[in-house]
Amino acid sequence: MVYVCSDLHGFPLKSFRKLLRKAGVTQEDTICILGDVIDRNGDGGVEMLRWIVKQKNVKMIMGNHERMLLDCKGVFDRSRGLRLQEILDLDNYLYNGGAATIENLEMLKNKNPAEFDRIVEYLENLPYYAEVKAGGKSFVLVHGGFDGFSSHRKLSSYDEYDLLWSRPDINTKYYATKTVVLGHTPTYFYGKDCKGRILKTDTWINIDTGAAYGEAPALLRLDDLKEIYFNKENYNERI
Ligand SMILES: [Mn+2]
Repeated sequence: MVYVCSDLHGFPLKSFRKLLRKAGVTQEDTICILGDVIDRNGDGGVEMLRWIVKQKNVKMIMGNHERMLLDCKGVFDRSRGLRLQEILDLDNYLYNGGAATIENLEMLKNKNPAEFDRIVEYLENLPYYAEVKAGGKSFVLVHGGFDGFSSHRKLSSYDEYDLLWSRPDINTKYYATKTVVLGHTPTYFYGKDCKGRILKTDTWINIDTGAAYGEAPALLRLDDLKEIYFNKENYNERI
């Protein structure tokens, strides 16, 4: 079976694995994480990244936060100064909650440079979208959405910004024959009733339950669209 989740934003690995156990996820299943594993909380998602790169059944898609980190990765290179554009990118990244991620990656680089290099290489090779089939249905997975959408456009014709920073309106319609699954915009953006919950529309499903801002991530099983939430009674264990 195929499970998706998104926007972990520094959610603790231990708690995330608890959610996987609750869902009954096994090594035979695939887990797709739709970007924004890093930044904003805890260790900035570095422990989670270290785990993800070692899991054969976990796939990740590029989020705008991973893109921001990669755009200023020169900060880890002590052999040269930063170019002006890198300084501006770093400023923007720190504004978006990147400090803990930089600090923890820096520590990892000092302790285990090979593992650091492997993580950066993994992130650099992340796809910007993926198409999957589950339960006899087709899905397109993407971090933000599709700015400038037309059902006739090839997926490869969208640029980074269209895919990573898009925020679909509640009335946005995508494909008739496949469902888009996305994150990036916490669902409470669409109304208080959606807070902490997965939001399903006719043509897209938003699975960003708002872990960036104190909620917990959730899993969606694509085969039957079952939603699995982090137990509220375990909520205090997330810190
Ligand atoms: Mn995002």
